[in-house]
Amino acid sequence: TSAQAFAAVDIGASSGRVILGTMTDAGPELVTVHRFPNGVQFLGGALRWDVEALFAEVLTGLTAAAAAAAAAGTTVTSIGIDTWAVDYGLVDDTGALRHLPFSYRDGRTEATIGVVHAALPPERLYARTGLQFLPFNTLYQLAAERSLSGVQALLIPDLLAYRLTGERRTEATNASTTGLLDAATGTWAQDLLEALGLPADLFPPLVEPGSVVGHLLPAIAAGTGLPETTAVVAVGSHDTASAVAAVPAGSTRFAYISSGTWSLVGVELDTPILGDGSRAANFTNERGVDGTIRYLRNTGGLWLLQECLREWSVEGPEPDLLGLLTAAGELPAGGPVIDADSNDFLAPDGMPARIRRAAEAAGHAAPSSRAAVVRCILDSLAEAYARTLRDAVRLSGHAIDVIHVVGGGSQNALLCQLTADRTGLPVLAGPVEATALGNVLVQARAAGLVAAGPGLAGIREAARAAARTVRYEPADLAALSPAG
Ligand code: LFR
Repeated sequence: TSAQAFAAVDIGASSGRVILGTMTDAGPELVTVHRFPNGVQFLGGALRWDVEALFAEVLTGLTAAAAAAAAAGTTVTSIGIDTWAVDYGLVDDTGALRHLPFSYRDGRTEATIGVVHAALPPERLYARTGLQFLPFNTLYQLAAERSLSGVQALLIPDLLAYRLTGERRTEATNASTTGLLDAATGTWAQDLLEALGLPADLFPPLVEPGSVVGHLLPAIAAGTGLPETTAVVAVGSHDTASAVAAVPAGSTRFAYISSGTWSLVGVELDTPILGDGSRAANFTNERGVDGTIRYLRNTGGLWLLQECLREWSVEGPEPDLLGLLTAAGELPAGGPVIDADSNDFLAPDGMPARIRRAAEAAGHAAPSSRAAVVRCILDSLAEAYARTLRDAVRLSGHAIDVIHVVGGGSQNALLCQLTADRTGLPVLAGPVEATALGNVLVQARAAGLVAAGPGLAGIREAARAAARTVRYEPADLAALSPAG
């Protein structure tokens, strides 16, 4: 075990964790020191994130990390923070929030998309930013704010880093999800801010993963038991960027599915693809660690299943997920498939009924049992993955011979098998905590414990040393293969 330890704060839409990472001779080692729930909340007439509660959980987790490091004879050198993308808090000069941050699932941008596109047509936006159209991209949310005078916008991980250090920065991978970053240069597209009437300094300056953002404020150090010398280091603060960095790939011929609340499906490129074909297929060019391009699509994710489970647990006893997955796996192939990518599934509530309606609208019999609903979700996700990967290969010309599934969904054996079957490609599942691993490895590299350059090579090598992956072979090699 190294004398240095790294704390990864990783908060997803449904749960958060603080993980302590160390580098051993056998590879990186991660220990979860704190876990807590998260979820959108209906507060003050809108869907929001309770960032005050989340910040309290971060402090609890960092306190646990300090104690765990001391017990292991190490010290926390630095902290990295990642969360979901696009959302932000508005802070005034004193650091106070103007209001609790909205969630990207709130429907208020329906009214502002047209306003933004009147000033900046979608073709121009795409050619410049390479960002897929999603109704919740930051620029549509900013257009819905009543006033932006006297405040700066801090993306959620940047907001948490500011609370820890007093320093305001915008981390570059997450900045690429705002719709205000130039895809080719990776710098703010000031003309777009101007065209939308946004203040030029609405966002703090950019910082690349691996750079020090600042050091702990004395009160935070005292409260958590961490040394005042503890740095907050920028990582791929967009959770998907950290997850993709930690894909344990051995060559460049891979696709990835970062599988959680969303499934982010795509390939890694050196340069963005900004043409009309790419825009029509709604592919995004988000920035990855080291300036890589995450050429991907947001496809439906386990949100559909999470929402069904939540609804069923309100109706009666806690549903047995493993039992449901087993029963779903025993159902015959060829059941109903719906468009898992549809924006109709964005908002919470009533998910089983919405899925049944979508199946009927697609000309199928509605799934009649809970197991059938689960199977319909997983078949539909696997179908969306296959479609998206065919498009990714076609549009990028990037050949693939394996699909790495990382994140929580990599534990769903049925989904992994259906993915292999529908794509005709082998699936390598794991690691589950890819996001936290990517977060830790960027910090460890900044501390000199992971080989630097070329590109992500050192990080990927360390990721391979850490990962225990499970391999799923396609049952039917004649199935449509994205590579062929
Ligand atoms: C995944 C993710 C996606 C982003 C969505 C909303 O957690 O970060 O990459 O599109 O959440 O922010």
